Amino acid sequence: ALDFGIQEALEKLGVKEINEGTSTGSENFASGETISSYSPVDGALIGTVIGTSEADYEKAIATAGEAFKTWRQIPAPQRGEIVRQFGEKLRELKEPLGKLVSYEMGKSYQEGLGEVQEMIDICDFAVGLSRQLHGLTMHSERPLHRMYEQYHPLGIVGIISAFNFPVAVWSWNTALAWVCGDVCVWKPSEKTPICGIACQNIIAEVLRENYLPEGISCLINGDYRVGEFMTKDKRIPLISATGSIRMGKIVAQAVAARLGKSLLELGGNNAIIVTPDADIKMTVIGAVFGAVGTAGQRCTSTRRLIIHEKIYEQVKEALVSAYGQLRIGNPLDQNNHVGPLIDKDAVELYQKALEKAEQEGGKVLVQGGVLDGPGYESGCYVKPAIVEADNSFEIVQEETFAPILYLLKYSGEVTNAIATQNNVVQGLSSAIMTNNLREAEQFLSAAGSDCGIANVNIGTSGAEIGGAFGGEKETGGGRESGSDAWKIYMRRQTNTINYSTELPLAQGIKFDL
Ligand code: UN1
Repeated sequence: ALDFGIQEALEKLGVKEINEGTSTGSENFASGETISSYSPVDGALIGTVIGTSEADYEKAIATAGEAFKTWRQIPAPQRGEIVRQFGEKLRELKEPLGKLVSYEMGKSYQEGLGEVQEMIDICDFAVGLSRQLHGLTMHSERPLHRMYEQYHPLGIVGIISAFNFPVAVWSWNTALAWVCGDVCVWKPSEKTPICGIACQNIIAEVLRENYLPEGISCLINGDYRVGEFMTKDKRIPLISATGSIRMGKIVAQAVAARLGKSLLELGGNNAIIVTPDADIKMTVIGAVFGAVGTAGQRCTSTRRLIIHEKIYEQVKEALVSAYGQLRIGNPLDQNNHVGPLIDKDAVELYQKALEKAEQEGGKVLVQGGVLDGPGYESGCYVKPAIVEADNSFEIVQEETFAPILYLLKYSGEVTNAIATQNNVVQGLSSAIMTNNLREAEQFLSAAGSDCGIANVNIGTSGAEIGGAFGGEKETGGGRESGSDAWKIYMRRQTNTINYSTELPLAQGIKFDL
């Protein structure tokens, strides 16, 4: 019962009914546990992926290690050319891939297309970067000496990604890692394995067309046990992991135990501060998109609004009326604003969070609930809810991956709102709505927001790829995509060259023989 052109999209993306879930490029193999992917949109089976066994994993890593020996010797701008071709293929396949993202993950088709656009954008960024992997030159303290630094490829980069951005987060990592000269092994979320198959098919074709060896892009599939093959593996110098704080702590410890590097992009508890000088119309649009977009399943989703008492009632009323306009339903139908949650476990967490918020004294302003009846057969559709709460509630301190928005009130100076906004363990994204320059600058100052992302008159989600993406505290500290985030995918080497006929020692040390 597939409609909205899903069957056609799957064909264009080379997805089969049963897919081998381990791939080194053109070679696909499988002998692990089977994962079936059901759509949260209509509950239908999309396809099956046979997971990665330990033997499959060994084969993939050995192939990746061999490929690295070739790939690291190819000049970076030529590696950039491969990423350029990958970006071209993504442009051609934007619609089917966006559709698959929407169907397997449940986000709206527009957001699915937006996610593929992020992939295209990071490819363009990486192509330019391939000629700009710059190091510095230094002045040596010794005569006729030269010092400089260069960046070399690291080796195999292990990528563990989450269901909510099933394709873009992989490409943020791979597009940069590939121009940096690394090879990549990717374990997509076991909730969105078909997106993984589709992406691997696309890059495999580019690599094949360029007669490049197997192993530059590898795919593995499975749950945390397959992830563990990578986190414990000394042959993988960098693990980039996106997901919950709980998962991140386990990954970080396993990687640190072998002194590997990890790049962590974990939970957020993102707030928008709304000051008396805010533009209310912009605030409402930003807050509603931030809270209900992707059904509240972005790490950048708006979870808290910290509103000044002077405008509290006005903002509250505007929000409640905006929520009344929301259409919930099939995300491939462009008339709908809000699609389903990823699965029934997520629905249960959403329900428990709402119960807990009420138990802790929260007042429900917009009632939540699970939808049933025609169009909602998958059991994954829920109503976006708004709860008046206090920042000290345990449930407000947690990231619930669902469309629940907490309204918090502040009085007095903006510094009070900033203190509330910072008073959570997470530190990903934050925003202030104000036309008051002093408030905006205080929010952005060293004493302001403690998050990796701090916006003025923009919501908390929807970051552009040109900036470094990630956050502080229990968000994990990692930075992906733009700015100089590429540096983590390379090893820095400091080189000192003596072109004199003497061997003077640094720090003026005398050592006469
Ligand atoms: C995520 O939720 O894991 O800033 C990534 C945003 C998107 C990326 C979110 N560009 O909302």
